[in-house]
Amino acid sequence: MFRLMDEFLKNDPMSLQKDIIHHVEFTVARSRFSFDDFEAYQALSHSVRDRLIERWHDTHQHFKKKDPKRLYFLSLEFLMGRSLSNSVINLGIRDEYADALAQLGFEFEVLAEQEGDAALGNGGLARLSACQMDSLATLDYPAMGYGLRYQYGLFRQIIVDGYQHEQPDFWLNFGNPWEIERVQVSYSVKFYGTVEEKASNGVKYHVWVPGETVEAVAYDNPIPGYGTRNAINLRLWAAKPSGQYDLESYNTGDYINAVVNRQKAEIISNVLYPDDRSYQGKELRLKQQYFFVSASTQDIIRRFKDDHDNFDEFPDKVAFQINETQPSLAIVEVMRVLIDEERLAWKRAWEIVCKLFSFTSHSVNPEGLEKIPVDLLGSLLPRHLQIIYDINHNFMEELKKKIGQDYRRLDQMSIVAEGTVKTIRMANLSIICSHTVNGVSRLHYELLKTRVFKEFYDLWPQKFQYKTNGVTQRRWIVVSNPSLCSLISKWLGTEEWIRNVDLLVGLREHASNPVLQQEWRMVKKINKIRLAEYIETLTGVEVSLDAMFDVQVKRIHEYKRQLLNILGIIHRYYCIKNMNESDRKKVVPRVCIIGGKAAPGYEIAKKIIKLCHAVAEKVNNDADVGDLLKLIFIPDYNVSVAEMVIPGSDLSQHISTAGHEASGTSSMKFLMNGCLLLATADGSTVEIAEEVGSENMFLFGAKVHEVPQLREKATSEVPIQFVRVVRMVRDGYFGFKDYFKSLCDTVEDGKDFYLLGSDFSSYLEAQAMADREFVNEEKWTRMSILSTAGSGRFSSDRTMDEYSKLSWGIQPCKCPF
Ligand code: DL6
Repeated sequence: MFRLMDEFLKNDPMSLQKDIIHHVEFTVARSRFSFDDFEAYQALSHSVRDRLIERWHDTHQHFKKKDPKRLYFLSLEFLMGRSLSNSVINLGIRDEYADALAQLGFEFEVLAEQEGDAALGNGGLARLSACQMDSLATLDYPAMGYGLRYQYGLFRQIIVDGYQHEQPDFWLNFGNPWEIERVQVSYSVKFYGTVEEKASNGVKYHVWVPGETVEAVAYDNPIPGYGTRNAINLRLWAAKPSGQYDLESYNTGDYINAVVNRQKAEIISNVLYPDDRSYQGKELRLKQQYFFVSASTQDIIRRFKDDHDNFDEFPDKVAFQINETQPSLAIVEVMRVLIDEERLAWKRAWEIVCKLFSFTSHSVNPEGLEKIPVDLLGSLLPRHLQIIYDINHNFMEELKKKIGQDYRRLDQMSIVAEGTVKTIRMANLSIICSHTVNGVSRLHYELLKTRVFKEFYDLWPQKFQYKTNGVTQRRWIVVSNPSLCSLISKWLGTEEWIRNVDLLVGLREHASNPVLQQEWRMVKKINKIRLAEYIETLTGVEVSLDAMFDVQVKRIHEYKRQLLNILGIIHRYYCIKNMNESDRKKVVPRVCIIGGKAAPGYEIAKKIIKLCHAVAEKVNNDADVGDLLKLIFIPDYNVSVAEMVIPGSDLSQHISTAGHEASGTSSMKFLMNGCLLLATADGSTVEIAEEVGSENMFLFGAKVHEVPQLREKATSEVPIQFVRVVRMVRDGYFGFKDYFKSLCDTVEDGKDFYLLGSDFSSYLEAQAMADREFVNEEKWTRMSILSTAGSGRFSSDRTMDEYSKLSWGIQPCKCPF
């Protein structure tokens, strides 16, 4: 028998070369004497995938042998981006592959560019999940991710005449070498139907007779850790028709109906909903949620039962992480399986369930919390609705014992919300049934305690925790900024920071060293050149490398205040236009870069994109302005665009109205790359300021506690500069007067919910301060080095360690090399 730790595949350049050629010939089926870049990329990725699979099998065997407690991370969204570079770096064979390819006449970087993004998520939450998977693998945790394999990921954004248009993301059209289809791993998922009450030996139980059954087929995506043999699994489910389901149609000869029904099944995993806050197609969305939760739960219970026969041990072997409320039906599903299928008594099942789940909220807005109409849930999942009612009944009874007949509180804490449309509050369900409720930054935790889930915090303060988000330095420095990676390793004298990011603080002692400063600036320049070339290819606009590259890239949303940024740019433009020649010479040149997608139905966000283009049209073509100001909109912002934009930025903006961004994670990526932050005291920027020092950032704007008073003021003190720039847009200075009217209305005095007017002066002051510091090259570089040096706390490695210790109770389980 083959011994576990024998390395099957060799990693020297000659073996890699043979392997690539083998895949050209037999996997891609092209002649080894003639293949292009894309075919070379395909062969290369299959060769890398083989190595991933090898480690992944070994890890699987090791976990099976050791039987540790495992974490199951449930998320409806994972924004993985590209896999090739990340995989070869984590496997430690990037240089060997580059050599092998060079001998074949190919360049690694060129082939890496052939890969499309896997965009199975919308934004922050989804990319966070991807970073967390990387950290779990690197830190050797016995973990597994579960999600949905959408046929179409997040829409592609194209810009026509400055307007956003959406196109489907056919990301699987050219195959996906990073996944392994497991046709043998499939589960039936039931929907609709009726519930029958039965009895056996005097004990009542329920049988759910489904009206529809769909098959969930597993697609496995190995996630390699860095500097370890461990590779964990991200299992994504695809919906396929169930043979059983169609049988009746065939029997009655209704062949066409049977085929149509098959397509209906596949629809479940077809499309990612492109809005991270409100969802259209409620039934399909609910079907997606239950589909992935049911398949995952069956898989998890099957794995547990392979080695255990007593469900009391389940919480010792299994931890569930619920990422936002979308996977929270898993709680009800586990309860259903325990009582209806495993026939455990309710009390015993409930005790087990209460030890299994940890819930993380990523939201700050109580109004935005997910609610599912009772009628919809009852029709799609009749047994689950009964169980939810039973959980709620028991909870209400317990609560009454504690708080008495306080109907206002009882009503707020109930899972069932009464009203014209009766709904199920998924957040309440998640809190009641989870042992821990997590915030994603300290400020978010305060908001959860005092605003979003106050009633629950008062009842169970011990359940509430926070684990400030983090991002992986492997993706956001090592993959995306190789020059900075080498420079950091050189000055720290080790590459160990890639696994132990706290070591970055070692840069502090060198922050004023002129040699490091010189090298640091050189790295920034290389990245700015790359970004400037990209901008020119994309937009035809040539930008000056001496200018400050000022970037705001994220989903377009009113609370994120891209409009504040654009109004600030208009103000800058106005000032430049009204200056004399000698004053113009003192202006610090800026390249303002904005990028992000607006949800297709979000009209105001789409208008912000159009305004950005209208202003850019005017500013970029104004001879008076020249290189002093340029405005660039980067279309179709995604993970791989971020990998190029972030390292090339000097300044980045995180300017949400205080109290609206739960955490924010792009700030952390910019910080790691030595980019200075211009930010409000919102989400995790508060903690970033503590680590980096507020003197090394440009902080401005109202604090969370000031926001309510500012909103209540009948008219706020809006500066004349603000009135002027809004008037310019309103009066049609940038064209499209009628189109921008409703956008201007959103910031009218008295209606300016996100407080652009009252924050405008301090925003301009922070911007002016950034200008002053930028011309002081030495000081700016020092601040930049200190930003990277202070970014260690914002690694997802730290976040995953905190979750493991404080919520999941799991230990590393390292596969021997
Ligand atoms: O926690 C990740 C990320 C935070 O950084 C953002 O501040 C927050 O807005 C985002 N929340 C969501 C909510 N979505 N849903 N569902 O994406 O989470």
